Amino acid sequence: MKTVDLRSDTLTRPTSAMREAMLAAEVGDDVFGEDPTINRLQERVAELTGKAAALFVTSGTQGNQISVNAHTRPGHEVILDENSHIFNYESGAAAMLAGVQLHPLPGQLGVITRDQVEAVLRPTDDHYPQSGLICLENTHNRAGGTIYPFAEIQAIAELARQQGLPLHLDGARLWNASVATGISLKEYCRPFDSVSLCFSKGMGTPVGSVVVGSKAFIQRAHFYRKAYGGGIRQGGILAAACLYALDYHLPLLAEDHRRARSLAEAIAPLPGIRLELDTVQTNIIMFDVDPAKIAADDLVRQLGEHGVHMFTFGPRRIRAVTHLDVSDDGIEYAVDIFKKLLR
Ligand code: TLP
Repeated sequence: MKTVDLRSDTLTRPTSAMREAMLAAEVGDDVFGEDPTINRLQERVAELTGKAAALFVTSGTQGNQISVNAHTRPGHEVILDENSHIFNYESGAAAMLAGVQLHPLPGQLGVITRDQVEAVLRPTDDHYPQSGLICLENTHNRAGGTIYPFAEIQAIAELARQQGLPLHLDGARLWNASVATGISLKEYCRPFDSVSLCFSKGMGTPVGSVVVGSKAFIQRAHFYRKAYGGGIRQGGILAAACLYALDYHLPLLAEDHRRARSLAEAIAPLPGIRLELDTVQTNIIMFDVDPAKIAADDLVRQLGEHGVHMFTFGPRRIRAVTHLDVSDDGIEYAVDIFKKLLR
C-alpha cells in the first residue's frame, strides 16, 4: 500500500544530500558562541531578514517563547489572535515560563486588525495589567496556511511603535508567505522587533529554528535560550542542515503550494466536503466535512486505512499539509482515495 503522509510538514525526513552536509559540518561549543556552522547560519539568516542579529534555537516553540520572555515582564499582557500557535499549541508556556497573561482576540483567518488591537490596549492605571507585547503569525497555521495582509501588518506596527510596544512574529512558515507573495523576507521582517522562523517544517530539516532581532534583543534571547535548555553545544551538525535547506529547499516551497492547490481543487467538489479554495494560499489545506455525511474522525480513519494520513482539527475539521516528502504521485493517489470514499 502507498503511504502519503499529509499530517504535517514537520514530518519531512532529511534527504541523503542533507545528511551528507550535516556529516561534513565544522563544529564547536555554541554555548560559548564557538560553533562556526551555527555562526554562519545566524549571520546568513540575519542578513536574509535584514536584522542585526540572529539566534539558533531548537524549535519554533522555543523561538516564540524565549521571544515572549525577552520582550516582557511577569504580569504583562500579550495581545494575539485566539487561533494563534502561541495561544493554542505551546503547552501554556507563556504563562508557565514568562509569567505573562495572554489576551486573545477573535481574528478573521488568523488576522487581527489594528483597530482590534487598539481597542484592548490597557490604560496606565494600577487596576489593569500592562500591555507588554503584540504577536502575529504568518502564515497562519490554524487558519490554513493563510497569508497576513502586509498593509495590516504595517498598520499594527505603526500602532505598536506609537505605544512603545514590541511586535513579535511567529514566522514558522514565513518562507512560504514570501515565496507565495514575492514579498522579500527583509520586507516582511522590517515591521517586527523579533521574528522566529522554522527550518523543521517545509524546509525539511530534522531540528532548528532561528530568532532574529536587534543585538540587544538577541543578547536577552540568548540568556533565555540557556534557561530553557536550548544551549546545545556542537549544534553545527543541525545548522548545516538549515544552511543546506536555504540553498536547496527554499526554492521548492512553490512546488508544495502547487500540490496543495491541486489537492484542494480536486477534493473541494466532492460530496460532504466544504472547502473554501480562497483559503488555500500556501501548503496547508483546512476543510470541513458535512457531519450528516461523515464525521472528521471517521474520514481521517478511513483515509488512513488506505495510507493517506491527515489530522483532525476539530469534530468537523481536517488539515492536510504538503511538503518535501509528498510527490505529484502522492497527491494523485490521495485524490483517488478521497473519490473512492466519498463518491
Ligand atoms: N506546528 C505544528 C503543531 O504544533 C500544530 C504543526 O504540525 O503545524 N508556530 C507555528 C505557526 C507552527 O505551526 C508550529 C508547529 C510552531 C510554531 C512550533 O514549532 P515546533 O514544533 O518546532 O515547536
